[in-house]
Amino acid sequence: MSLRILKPTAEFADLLPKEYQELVENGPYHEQKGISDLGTFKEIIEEHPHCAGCGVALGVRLVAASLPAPADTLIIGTPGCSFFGLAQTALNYSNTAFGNQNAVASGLKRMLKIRYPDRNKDVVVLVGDGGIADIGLDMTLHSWLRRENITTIMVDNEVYGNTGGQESGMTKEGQVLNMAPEGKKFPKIPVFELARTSGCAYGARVTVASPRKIGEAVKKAILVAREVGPTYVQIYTPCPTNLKFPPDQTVKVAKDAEAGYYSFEEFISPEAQEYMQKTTKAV
Ligand SMILES: Cc1ncc(C[n+]2csc(CCOP(=O)(O)OP(=O)(O)O)c2C)c(N)n1
Ligand SMILES: [Mg+2]
Repeated sequence: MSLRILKPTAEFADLLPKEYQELVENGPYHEQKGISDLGTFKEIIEEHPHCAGCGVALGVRLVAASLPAPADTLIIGTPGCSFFGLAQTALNYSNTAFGNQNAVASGLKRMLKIRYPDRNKDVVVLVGDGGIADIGLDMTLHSWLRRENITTIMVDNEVYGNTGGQESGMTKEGQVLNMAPEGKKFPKIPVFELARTSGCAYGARVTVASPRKIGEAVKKAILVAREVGPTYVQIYTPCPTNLKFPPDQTVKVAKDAEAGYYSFEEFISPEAQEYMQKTTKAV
């Protein structure tokens, strides 16, 4: 099977901007790549439209580099800063109406199981904190309660970045934003805890300051979702533009958070644990 996802029409191939030609020639899917190979292949075009120091763009790069089977992965996005980045990767990608991502992903996963009974297809939701914790919360929780075989990844920049800085359910209590001038009045919604109690078989809370942990968490989450049930990875991807810190401090801000309220945490159900042991032994 060819791992090529992007196939430009032959007549137009040399008209593609150079960056896209590089993506076609050197995307993450040509051979098995991982987090430690970052920088040696093209996972997103450099001229993506994100702000300098964007934590979400870094989160998208790290997830793209962590997919266990990129050519057989369907990424589901929704409006937000992440979907700009995703459109600049060479991954199979579909957008949805804001908040509908887990409902759409559930249907597509079921359809792919029927269409390809002998071949695994990973369905991965990759969207912002507003998309999951606010408008999409009901559809997210219900996909977990129904035990859909999908992975949900939140890129949590603690704000509606894309629309200029409104508070989201994941914004920290007291945080002042462009469009929350008096500060947020209630704490972060505990989506990670909700994942644990609503049926996810594996969950991890990580930050962009720990790429290796992201690599391991994303791989485990996708493998467990294939056989056991829904999984969730929550990545802290701080936003310099809206949280108003200098753009060269993104990783430091994430590291400081990791030492405090955004500490690394993981849970795994006994069934998923057993499956992971079998899978690792078989490899
Ligand atoms: C139904 C609907 N409501 C509102 C919007 C406007 N909208 C687009 S992106 C967005 C916020 C995205 O915030 P988040 O999910 O945190 O992503 P970020 O931009 O921070 O990465 C909103 C409210 C929309 N596109 N569709
Ligand atoms: Mg956000």
